Amino acid sequence: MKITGIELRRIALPLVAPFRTSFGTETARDVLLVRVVTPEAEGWGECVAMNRPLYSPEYTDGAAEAMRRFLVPALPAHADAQAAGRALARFKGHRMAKAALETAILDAQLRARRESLGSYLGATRERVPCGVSVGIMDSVPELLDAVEGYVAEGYVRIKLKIEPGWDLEPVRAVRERFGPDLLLQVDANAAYTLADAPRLAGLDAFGLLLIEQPLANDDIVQHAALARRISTPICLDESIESAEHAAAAITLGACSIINVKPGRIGGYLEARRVHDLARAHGVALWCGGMLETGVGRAANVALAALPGFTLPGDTSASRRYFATDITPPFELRDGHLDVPAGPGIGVDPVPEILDEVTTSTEWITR
Ligand code: OSB
Ligand code: MG
Repeated sequence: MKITGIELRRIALPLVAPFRTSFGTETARDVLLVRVVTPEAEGWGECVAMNRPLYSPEYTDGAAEAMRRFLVPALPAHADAQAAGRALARFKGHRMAKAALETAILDAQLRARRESLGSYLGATRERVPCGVSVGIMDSVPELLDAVEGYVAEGYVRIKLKIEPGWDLEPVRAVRERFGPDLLLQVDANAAYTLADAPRLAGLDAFGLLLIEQPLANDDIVQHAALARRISTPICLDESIESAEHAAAAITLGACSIINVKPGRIGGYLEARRVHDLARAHGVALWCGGMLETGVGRAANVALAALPGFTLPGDTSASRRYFATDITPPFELRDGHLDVPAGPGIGVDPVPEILDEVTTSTEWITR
């Protein structure tokens, strides 16, 4: 496939409500979109980097710089997604930037041959059950109201963001209010250390599905030690940046569940490798999120339809994030989102909406 040109487009989208995690508060998304133009079709990719390096070392300006300076010039004039991935592999890190480029190329390639991303990846379902990630709030009553709203909308699983000082109390309150049948999990975004093991063991009483990334990004060994001291299953997010990391974490007993975010691990092809590896080891998977627009969400929903994704993902409806999404909105029906069936990622940005939220565009010809 000939790559004629690549457009980097920055957009700004306010979130419907501030989203607070242990690493910071987001009030808007500053998103870098990639559009790949080929003679046969165009393809889209969304870079999930946030605008500050708080979740991982990547950030939006850095991803744009890596793309324009190193990644895009390294792409062969003719490439499919596999070849593009190989050409980018010599550059260390920058996985979110690589993932966005590779996804845009994969989208163009699949659109050209009229195959959906779900079909290409090996999806076995037409719709996926959805959870929702609930930020840290100023008070427990405010949290209970938020959770009540999401449960009423039909979300089948609730994830509470936690940090030291906002953990046992909110979890106890949600468990008491919504009962033992609510699928409930927590995400610490690396806010604890192994010295907090006794406090984290206090969560064992609440029947949580999992605790996500309690310790630092590079603490895989410490996660294994923690796993021996608490009964809540450990799920890794930030620590897993590749299939090799997944293999190491599984071998060490650092996690029994993995949150797969294609951007974090360098793309959907690598996500499929993690899927196959985890499935062979009986490690459960779910698809995470990075507050994506409809472009990123479409691809995530396709991935979440693979058979190894046995837990509900953070693939929430468009309205959980944005008043107006850049694609036709993803809507929750009976707690599920439909997997797009059209070619490629199966959705397109609405041109007028896209233009309205665009803050800059940059065209890189080849
Ligand atoms: O840790 O899963 C996370 C959002 C941004 C960065 C990191 C995380 C999150 C979420 C929200 O939890 C997931 C979503 O709904 O997109
Ligand atoms: Mg997480």
